[in-house]
Amino acid sequence: QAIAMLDSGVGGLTVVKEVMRQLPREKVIYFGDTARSPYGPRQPEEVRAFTRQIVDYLIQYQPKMIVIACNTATAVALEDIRSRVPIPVVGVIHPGARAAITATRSGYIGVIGTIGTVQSGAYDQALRRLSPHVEVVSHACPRFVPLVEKGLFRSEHTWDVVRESLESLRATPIDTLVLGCTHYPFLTEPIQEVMGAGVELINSAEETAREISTILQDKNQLSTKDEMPVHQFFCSGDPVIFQQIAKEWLNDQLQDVP
Ligand code: DGN
Repeated sequence: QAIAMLDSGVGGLTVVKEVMRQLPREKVIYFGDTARSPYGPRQPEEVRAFTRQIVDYLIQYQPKMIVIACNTATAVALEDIRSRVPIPVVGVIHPGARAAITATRSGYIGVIGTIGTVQSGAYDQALRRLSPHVEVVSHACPRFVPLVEKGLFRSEHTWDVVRESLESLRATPIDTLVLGCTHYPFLTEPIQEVMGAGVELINSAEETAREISTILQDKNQLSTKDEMPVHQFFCSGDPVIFQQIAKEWLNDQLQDVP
C-alpha cells in the first residue's frame, strides 16, 4: 500500500523528497494538479472541490494514507477530507508550525505563503495554539509559485522577484521564517540570501515526513518490503516540464519518472 500525496503542482515534490529520504521503503503515489495551478488566488470552496476530486482519484489506488502536500489545500480542505476518507490524512501546516516554534529564539515568526494560505489565518492559529505569546508576521508571495512551476529556480528575474517580495519582511524582527507553501523550498537559496543568515528558514517537509512516520509506526503500517518501491507520479498539465522538475529535484532519490 502506498502513501498518496497531492499538491497543486510540483510543490509537493519537496515533501516527496523528504519522505523518500526518511522512509525509503515507502511507495509514493503523487498527483500534481499542474493544469489548475496556482491554487493560491482561488476561492476556498474551489480549492476544496479540487482537493476532493484528487482524493477521489487517488483513493482508487487504496493508499494507506493521504498527505495534502499543499498549504493552501491544507488550510481550507484538511478537515473536509478527513471526514470523507477512512484512512489518516496529514497536512503540512501543523508540522511546519511545530518546527517554527522549536526554532525561534525571539518569538517573532514570519510566515510566507500563497494568498489563500495567508488569508485563511491557518498558520497564525496553529502557531498561537502551540505557543500563545508568539508574534506572527504573515506575508503572501503570489509571484513565487508561477516561477517554480516553470522551473525558474535560479534566473535573474527570480532573484529580483524574491528580493521585491520579501522587502517588507526584512524590516521586521523575525528570526524564523516558515516557508508556508510547499513550492518555496525550490527557492531556498534566494530566500535565504535575501533574508540573511540571522533568519532560519523552516521547510515543513522534514517535520511532515516525521509525522507520517510516527502515524505509520503507531498503526504498524510501515513498509517492511526489501525491494525498493516503484513510485508513481501523475500531473494534470504538461508532463514534460513536470518530469524535468521532478527529475532535477528528486535526482539521486529517483531513477526514472514514468
Ligand atoms: N504548493 C501549494 C501550497 O503549499 O500552498 C501552493 C500553491 C499554489 O498553487 N499557489
